[in-house]
Amino acid sequence: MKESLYKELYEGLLEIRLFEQWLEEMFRRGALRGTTHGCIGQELIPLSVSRALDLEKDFVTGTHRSHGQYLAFTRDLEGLAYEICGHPRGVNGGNGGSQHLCATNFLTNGVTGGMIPTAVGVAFGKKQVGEGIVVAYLGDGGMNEGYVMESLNLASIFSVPILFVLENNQFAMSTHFSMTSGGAFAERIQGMGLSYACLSHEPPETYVQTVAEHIQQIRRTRQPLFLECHTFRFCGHSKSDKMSYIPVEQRKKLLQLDPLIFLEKHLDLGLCTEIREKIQDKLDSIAQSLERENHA
Ligand SMILES: Cc1ncc(C[n+]2csc(CCOP(=O)(O)OP(=O)(O)O)c2C)c(N)n1
Repeated sequence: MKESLYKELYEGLLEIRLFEQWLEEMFRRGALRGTTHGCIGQELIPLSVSRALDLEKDFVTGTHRSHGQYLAFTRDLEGLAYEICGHPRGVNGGNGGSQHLCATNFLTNGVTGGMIPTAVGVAFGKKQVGEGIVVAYLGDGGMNEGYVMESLNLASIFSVPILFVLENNQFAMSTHFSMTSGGAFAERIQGMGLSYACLSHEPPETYVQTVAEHIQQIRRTRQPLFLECHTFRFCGHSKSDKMSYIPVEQRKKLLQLDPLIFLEKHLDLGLCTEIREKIQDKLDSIAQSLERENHA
């Protein structure tokens, strides 16, 4: 039972991780220009959320850092890869790119916390219809945007079925949240009359089970809930950020918390290799087809 869950999470987590590394490689090769925002290290959050969602009835809004959120929900590796590479086979015909993904029941943009008002509006619709819930991701930097605070307040007073997922990696670009945020997020959220829960670096099975319970609670009660996920990102804010604002020793310590390492320790090495090769093959063949078609 535990093993099949670990295998499922490993496949999902590795797909996101290898995808982000593939993008880095595409930049190195000059096949991609500009920048992008990776989510290496944070993958377990959207994976835990998405496995409790209904693709048809629920709705997800992402952030500027949405590759993992999108892949965990849609599993549309090709659509995302081609999209970011500006190819017509991309989910939005290559016009949206990394930060403007629009798919069935999934929307995002590049404005910090910018999807939160939309998410609350969609959740208000879900309330009227009586089925489906909304998941809205945001980062700690988004917590200090006025429209985010207004939207959280509206979610509370309208009592809409929404799960806010705060991916708190402690930094907005290179600024630690203690320099920009007064008081604890928990108190701010609870002060608005919203239910608050928190997850840190629990083992994967506890993580997914807790998230599933929160989502079931929202389905049952049709009330909003705010989930703060303490996390650590192993890549910088964007492509050129080398994370010099976090001491190397601290980074090394945090790397030990990587859920991928945990899963690899608990799974058969042969199985891990097989899964890795399968995903890598898919990514390699996308790179080859881009090259053939002169997109690389
Ligand atoms: C309204 C707005 N202000 C500033 C920016 C520039 N910006 C892009 S990402 C970012 C930091 C966001 O930090 P956080 O919300 O913690 O998310 P993380 O990048 O850590 O995932 C900023 C300030 C923006 N995109 N939108």
